Amino acid sequence: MTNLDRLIETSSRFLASRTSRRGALARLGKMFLASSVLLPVLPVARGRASEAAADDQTCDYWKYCAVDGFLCTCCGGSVNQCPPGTEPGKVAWVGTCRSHKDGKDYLISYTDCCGKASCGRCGCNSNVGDRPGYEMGLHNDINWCMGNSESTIYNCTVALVLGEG
Ligand code: ABN
Repeated sequence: MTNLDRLIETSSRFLASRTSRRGALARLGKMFLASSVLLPVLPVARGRASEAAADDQTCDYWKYCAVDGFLCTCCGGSVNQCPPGTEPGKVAWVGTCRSHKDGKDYLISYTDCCGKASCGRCGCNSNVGDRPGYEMGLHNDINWCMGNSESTIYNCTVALVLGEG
């Protein structure tokens, strides 16, 4: 047995004589409990990241309160950018949505992106302020790409904040 072996054995025996397995487990348990209680309340920048990543891909996102169409955020674009290979329509449906951040109303333009076949993902029909089809100017179930000269094929819809409403 070398000196190193002897040193390790002695210190291990010393450690073992001063700690019980039950005590170690109890301490480990306390650490787990403390981390599960404390970690969720630590001030991490969770809010902004999740809003950008998740919220704008769901129909509940505040800017989509009057949308009717497929969300470009699920189709390779963003909340205010058409997917590559498509272009914004020349005419758009406009709605007013209340921001969950400041409680103010904002004028939102629901601009259709045109030039590629329908995206088919994240279809939303929120329709705040929408009126029946016979009230032409107040009805949002319309392919706004029809106003384009290049391509009238509808792909998805972006939500552009025009200003406070
Ligand atoms: N404005 C979106 C849309 C496109 C095609 C048909 C209905 C609605």
